[in-house]
Amino acid sequence: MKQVGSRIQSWLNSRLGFFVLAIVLFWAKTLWVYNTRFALGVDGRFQQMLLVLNPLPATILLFGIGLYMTGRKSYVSIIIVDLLTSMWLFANVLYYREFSDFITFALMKGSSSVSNNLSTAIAGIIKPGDFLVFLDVAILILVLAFKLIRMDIRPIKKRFAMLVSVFAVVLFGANLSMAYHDRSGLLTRTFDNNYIVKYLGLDVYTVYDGVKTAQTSAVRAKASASDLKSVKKWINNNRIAPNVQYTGVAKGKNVFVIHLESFQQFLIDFKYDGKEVTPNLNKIYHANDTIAFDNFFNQVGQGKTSDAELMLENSLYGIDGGSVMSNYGSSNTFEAVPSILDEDGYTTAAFHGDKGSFWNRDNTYKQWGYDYWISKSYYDVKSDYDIGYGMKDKLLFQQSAQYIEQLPQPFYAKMITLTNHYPYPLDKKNVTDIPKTDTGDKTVDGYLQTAHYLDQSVGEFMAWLKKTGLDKNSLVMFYGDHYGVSGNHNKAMAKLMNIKGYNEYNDAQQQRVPLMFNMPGLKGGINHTYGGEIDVMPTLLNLLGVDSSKYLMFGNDLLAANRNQTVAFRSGNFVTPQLTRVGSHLYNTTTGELIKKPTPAQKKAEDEAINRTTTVLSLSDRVVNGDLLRFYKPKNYKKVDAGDYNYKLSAAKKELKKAQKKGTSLLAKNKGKSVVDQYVTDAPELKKGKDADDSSPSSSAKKDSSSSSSKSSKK
Ligand code: GP9
Ligand code: MN
Repeated sequence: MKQVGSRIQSWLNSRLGFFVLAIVLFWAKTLWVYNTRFALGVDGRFQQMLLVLNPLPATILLFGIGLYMTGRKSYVSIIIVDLLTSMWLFANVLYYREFSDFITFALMKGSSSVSNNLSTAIAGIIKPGDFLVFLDVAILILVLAFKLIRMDIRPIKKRFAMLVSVFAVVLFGANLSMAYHDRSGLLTRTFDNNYIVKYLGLDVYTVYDGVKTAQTSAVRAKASASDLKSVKKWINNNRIAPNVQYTGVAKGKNVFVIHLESFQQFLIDFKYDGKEVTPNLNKIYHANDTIAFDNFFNQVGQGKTSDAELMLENSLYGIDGGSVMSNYGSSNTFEAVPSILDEDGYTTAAFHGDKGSFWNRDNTYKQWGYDYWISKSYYDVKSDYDIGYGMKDKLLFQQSAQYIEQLPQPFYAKMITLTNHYPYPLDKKNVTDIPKTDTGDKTVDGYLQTAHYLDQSVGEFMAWLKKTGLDKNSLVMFYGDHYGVSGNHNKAMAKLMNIKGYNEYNDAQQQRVPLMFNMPGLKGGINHTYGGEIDVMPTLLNLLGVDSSKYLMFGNDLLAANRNQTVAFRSGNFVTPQLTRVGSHLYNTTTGELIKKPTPAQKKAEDEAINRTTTVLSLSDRVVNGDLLRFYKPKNYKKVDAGDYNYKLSAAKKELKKAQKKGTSLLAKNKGKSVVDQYVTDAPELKKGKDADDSSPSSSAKKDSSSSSSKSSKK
């Protein structure tokens, strides 16, 4: 035993021994931080394994620098690297406590005024235990100072140091490929900074963020006000006067924007097994006081939901790869709907059952001027409340009531649902009268069930609006953000929709998603104009009586006459009422027939549509990449200062309490008596007593969501 002890002792007295000790201590400390200071949402054994592995490559590489040094310098540099990386970890621990996200270079550069929050945050929230982050550094210094370990100043071969570096790089390669196996598109799509840390570690996240920031700032630095000229020119030449019959019909009303996750237009009026899949939404679709669109397309790219949000609230297109919200949301200047409505005295809030950091919403929404960002941490989430990406829709709506009733009116409230998300898992207790479909494609077969669930949640919410009288002074807008069944499932779609030879043309047509505006007294009807998500902002602003002509928008009012009806997709494809282009193939939009030899008129129309599509995409990219809106000052529009916003629950609670003094919220109007108890939901998770115990919702929900084999369901 003694022998083993002395062997270890003499090994620790070697340079390699000290190097390994430093790494092991740093590694253990990092894992402690991951598990106690961050909420990375590790799901399953594989992710757990990656979490354990991921601090190693960067630590070996960085600490390995010390091996290139000679004598004492080697020890000093290992300790310095240890200290610096620990300080970075420490700063992130504090930042995370406030923002549930990691520090970005964009914030540190001060290009965003969110950085103001940084110092205030850090000062107030240190806990004594946080200093344990430096424990390993202290241990290393002490063991050397008290000579418990002696410095080994014998030279080390450069080749050995290089071997260690190469090993670190290879280990990183393995880590990266395993991460991609679990989450494809991790670095190109940047879903959430939490994901990058979970899969690749904090140091890799830092490098990744640094490279991304350097790239975007280089383009931004080159851009100048004159770059806006061509953008302004195109927008001015293509602006269409909005439909005056609808101007201001919803002036001063509350606005509810109901984001229907992955909801395609074909679901409307769709029957399965003799039953309507979405009876509530069907009713709204056909109501006299609903304006609905049946040729409205999603135009999202890789940014999926975030692209939809960007288009809807900014009338800008998503970028070619990745997400604008993730890449530019923390730093760019926007002129988004919430900030515009702020001028008209609106209170603005977004609600969602996922983490606040997904798609970088926690930073982007500040730049967009959202007063409140009510995300997962605002809700009471019990073990069986979550499925897939977050809290189930029925519970999201029901638990949002407590915040909605406190919002000073008029308000603009965006409710982002998520249960109807790929791969469409639904726990048994929530499955009602729609059976799974039988296409044989697992991910498609749950789609109608989750869509049905979403429809029920919407029904419950609308009933509450009616009960509380909120419906009378609210405009409710519904939209589907993007496809639910992607082009990879054509076979299943052919079966589901009973279309023979379902092909790329059909897939393009299936990019239709709902868009509906519902308000008592609204002159409704089903409108057949061809348009897309880019057109929502001008349409909505016109209904609200806001003159939007001063804003730079790529869309136009869907209710206007003489609109150009070319719907541009991010891929460069397009749909018009006559032509559909997929890759190099041209189809007749109404018949689906492949046009091999276009007539001169068709050729001309095709060229015009190609030209328009490439122009809007490249001009919009120019605005985003160059952050050109910083050079644009619409008259009487107050630029957003992101530093004015604080999305911490405690701050929001305080602010809402203060806001009651205005006397305009539903709660204040009701003399302080809450209307939350008027919310009726049949959510099984809330059922008390024997019923609920018998079928143990928590176990079935958990089982369903974790047993799903799909990659993109993993967080
Ligand atoms: C997550 C949710 C899903 O918060 O909005 O985003 P998606 O995967 O649809 O882009
Ligand atoms: Mn989505």
